Amino acid sequence: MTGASALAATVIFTAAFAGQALAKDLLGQPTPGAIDLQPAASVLKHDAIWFHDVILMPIITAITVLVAGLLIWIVIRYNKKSNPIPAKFSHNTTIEIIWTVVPVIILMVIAIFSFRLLFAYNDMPKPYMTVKATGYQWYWGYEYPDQKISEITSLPLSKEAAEAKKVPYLLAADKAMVVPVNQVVRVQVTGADVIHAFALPAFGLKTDAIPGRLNETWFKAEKIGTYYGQCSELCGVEHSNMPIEIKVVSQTEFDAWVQAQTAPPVAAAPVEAPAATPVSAPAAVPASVPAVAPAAPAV
Ligand SMILES: [Cu+2]
Repeated sequence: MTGASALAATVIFTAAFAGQALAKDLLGQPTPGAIDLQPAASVLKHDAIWFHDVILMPIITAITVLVAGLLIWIVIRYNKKSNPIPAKFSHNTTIEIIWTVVPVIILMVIAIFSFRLLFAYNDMPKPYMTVKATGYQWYWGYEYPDQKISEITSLPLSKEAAEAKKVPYLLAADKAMVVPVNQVVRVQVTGADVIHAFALPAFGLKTDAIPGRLNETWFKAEKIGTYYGQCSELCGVEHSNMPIEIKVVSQTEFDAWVQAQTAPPVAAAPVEAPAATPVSAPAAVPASVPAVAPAAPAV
């Protein structure tokens, strides 16, 4: 690519990027044709976007421009025609020190801001409530220990059902995780079978759901609305069918939702008496205990 066409490509790309940035991105879900990060709806995501836009992108751009410029300069200035007799030296101490020290400084600058963000994820403010999210092959379960709500199964919607409800297919679920706005929600994440990952871009969440391990993350939703994410760890054939839907509602609506979940069902069928012979669960016998030996045969 010549210098002129490289410059033209850069201008076109920048213009497309700026045009996209000006277009209104959807909140809580991806925007068709968009290339930037999803808009933030929680403090951690604001921090992550700042780290990306203010620290990473300028560094990446500067390095790319410098390396591309050097390449173009070398191609033009030192080709066989312009430079028929090449120089014979192979070392330059000054330049070697520069290209060792400068990358170290760049990495240190990135590390400072990167660790700051990592610590922000770790320093969870006092949570208002906890939701335990369990990844299954292939759906999510949400349990509310504080509100004494046992696990709610959140299944993907079929294409027809999603279209009928006018919600994004493979992002919307039949039942959402419901949380109040402006409250710190602790999410405990685990997996029941294989490794999944609980991820929601608008809140900057991405936490592995590992069987036998309880991971923790948090968010504080800033706006009422519906936010979508997906399982972000390849977990099997239906990996793409594990939508994550978080519905952020007002405190009053949340309290009403909790009541509806915990209230006994109205006009329930009369409770039948338990069966006379309850099915007993097989007693757990430690492997070390020998099975009862059969009675000695009568002589
Ligand atoms: Cu998964």
